[in-house]
Amino acid sequence: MTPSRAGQQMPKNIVIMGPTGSGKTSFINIASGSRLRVGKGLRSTTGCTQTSRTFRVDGCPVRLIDTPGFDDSNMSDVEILTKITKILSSKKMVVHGIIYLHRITDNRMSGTARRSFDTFRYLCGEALPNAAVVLNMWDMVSDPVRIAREEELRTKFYKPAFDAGAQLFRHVNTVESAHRVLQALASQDPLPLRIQTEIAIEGKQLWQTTVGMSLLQHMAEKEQRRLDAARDSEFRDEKLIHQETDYGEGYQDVECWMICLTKFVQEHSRAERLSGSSMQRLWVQLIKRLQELLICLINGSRNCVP
Ligand SMILES: Nc1nc2c(ncn2[C@@H]2O[C@H](COP(=O)(O)OP(=O)(O)OP(=O)(O)O)[C@@H](O)[C@H]2O)c(=O)[nH]1
Ligand SMILES: [Mg+2]
Repeated sequence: MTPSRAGQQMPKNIVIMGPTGSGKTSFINIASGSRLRVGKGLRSTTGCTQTSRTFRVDGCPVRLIDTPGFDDSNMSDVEILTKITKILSSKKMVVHGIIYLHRITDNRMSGTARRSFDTFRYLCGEALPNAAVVLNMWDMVSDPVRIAREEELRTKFYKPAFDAGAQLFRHVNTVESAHRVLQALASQDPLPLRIQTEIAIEGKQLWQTTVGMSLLQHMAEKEQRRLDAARDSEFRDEKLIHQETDYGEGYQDVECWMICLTKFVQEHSRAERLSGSSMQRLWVQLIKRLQELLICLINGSRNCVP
């Protein structure tokens, strides 16, 4: 239990994550009796983090935190991550549990689905024993199919999380099945998420955290492919080719990272609606990081990119 100063029990916070359309808001509504907006069409619905009404599970007050889907169709990955990180790293946020929703109807683990799950794992880090992977939408596939898929998810795709202590649940769209998950999570002591430690204690910027770096890595890989395509094109800038020759093959790596870091900071500051001195501080840190990258380049090292 988490007592407040007045001796009243504080609600336990449980965060709901997962790909867009995986049923996060529906889970929250059914578990808490809230009436948050659920998606009807193909577009992502929950654009900001939002909180359910406080309700009781086994007599204990609980609050669920809804998050935008990792592959939201209206926002970039950086903006989504910024929004999720902002609520998780706020000073008063003690997280008792984290739920990752997965539709059992999905017949493939796409690259995007894997990245969503990696994002979740990196956000949690050492708090994975307080996490649950919840499989939903059982009403939409036949028994043999869902059993085979559940087994593959358990032993293959989500194995790293289960090995680290996460639990697996089925949610069959009833209050009881939602509360079973919440009972298991709310009965545990809270553990700080890795993102909370990295930002609040270690004072890192989002792009320096484990999850931020993994996103940057992904952006850099995409950017590398774009640059490769551009190099192959007849419109490729002559000057750039010349510079690449001068700096050696590490040049493109650094170029990618510089482009991606700049983009990351631009999108992050837009999502945070930063202005004035906070914005200036962010740019000063970015310029410092870019200088470090250039020093790496001059020293011919390819391993010191972030
Ligand atoms: N058949 C079935 N449909 C479900 C279930 N859970 C959610 N849905 C439907 O799935 C769709 C998406 O649900 P949402 O709760 O809006 O999903 P979300 O993860 O919050 O989506 P975003 O806010 O866009 O990230 C809606 O049409 C829901 O009615 C379920 O267990 N079974
Ligand atoms: Mg939603």
